[in-house]
Amino acid sequence: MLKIGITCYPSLGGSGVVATELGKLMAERGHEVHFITHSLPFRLGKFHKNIFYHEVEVSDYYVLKSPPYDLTLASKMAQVADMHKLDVLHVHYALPHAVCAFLAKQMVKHELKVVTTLHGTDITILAQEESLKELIRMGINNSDAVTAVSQDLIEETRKLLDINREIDLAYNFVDKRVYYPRECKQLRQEFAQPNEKLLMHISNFRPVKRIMDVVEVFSKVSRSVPSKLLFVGEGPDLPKARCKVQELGLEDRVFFLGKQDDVAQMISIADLLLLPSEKESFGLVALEAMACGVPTIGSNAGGIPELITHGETGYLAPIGDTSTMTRYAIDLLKDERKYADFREACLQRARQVFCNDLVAGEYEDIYYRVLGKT
Ligand code: GMT
Repeated sequence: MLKIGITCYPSLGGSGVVATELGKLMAERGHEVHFITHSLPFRLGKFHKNIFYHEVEVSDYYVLKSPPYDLTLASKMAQVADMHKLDVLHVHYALPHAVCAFLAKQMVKHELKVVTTLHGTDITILAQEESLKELIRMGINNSDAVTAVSQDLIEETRKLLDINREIDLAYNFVDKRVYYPRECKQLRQEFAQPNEKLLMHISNFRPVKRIMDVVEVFSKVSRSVPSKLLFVGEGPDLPKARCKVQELGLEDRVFFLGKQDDVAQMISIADLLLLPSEKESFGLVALEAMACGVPTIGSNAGGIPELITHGETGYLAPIGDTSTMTRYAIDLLKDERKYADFREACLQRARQVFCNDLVAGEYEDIYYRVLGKT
């Protein structure tokens, strides 16, 4: 049995979801898991006897220009590691977490191993900033193991940071007990008539998600396939998308649902997921859709092609090529037999490649490896 500390951004994004779900799986596997975060991870759910939560409380003393979150986190990591004799501290998202873990490691009284998981924008955006680059490189180089969520991200990390050390590939995963095709006839009826198809986009609506492309693809698809579009989530580009929907006169066919708790249920009512991102190191939502039997039409950016098999579990097109995306969407929605094959391929691939047990086992092996217990 291991004692594992986990730090992540607990309240947003796929990295927080993956970190929390991984912690829950480790607890189920008999390990003791300590979350060290600024607030309760939103996917933590019900009480589990092997899971503990330690809140990072930041001083707001007036002399300090901004609350020193990073330093307080490092100090809390060291405190929890000492008090509970943690074996491993697994941090998700390089900045500031890998750097805080490095500091914590200097403070603890026993040997603490650090595993850092890179999720995407910590490298593709933040490591491009000169003011942060060296810090991120230092955090990565001083971790006992580093993992990345796609081969593409491994390559980007090597290229951008000129890093030669070993980086393990550990794909994101979904819990098959949560993500499976749900029976949601009633919910579907709220949005679509029996003859209509449902397209969906779920994200944080940041520019990188290219949600205008989502509207454009839908606008063209809806000209030849009776359909509706559901937007789930919220973020900076939401107002722009609303305006475009109005401009195109699609208000009665596009629904903005805001943030939703039960993603598995929501995705299960969709026929297609649209993910035309500019950059996506993995694209967790497309995996969640795949596990619910919903194919994705997306861009061939970043790690998306490692997740979606073009022509089997979805279709990929160049970034911004909404005409090709539209053609693929119409092709799939109009061909019942092909759609059924794609659906089955989605379910198989999610279970075989991105299953919770498999990926949790891979992370466990990494923990034992850094502890010299293999
Ligand atoms: O920066 C973001 O978009 C959020 C970030 C996160 O913390 O969730 O997303 C990244 O990590 C996810 C989980 O590993 C991946 O599924 C996303 O592809 C990745 N985002 C980008 O690469 C843009």
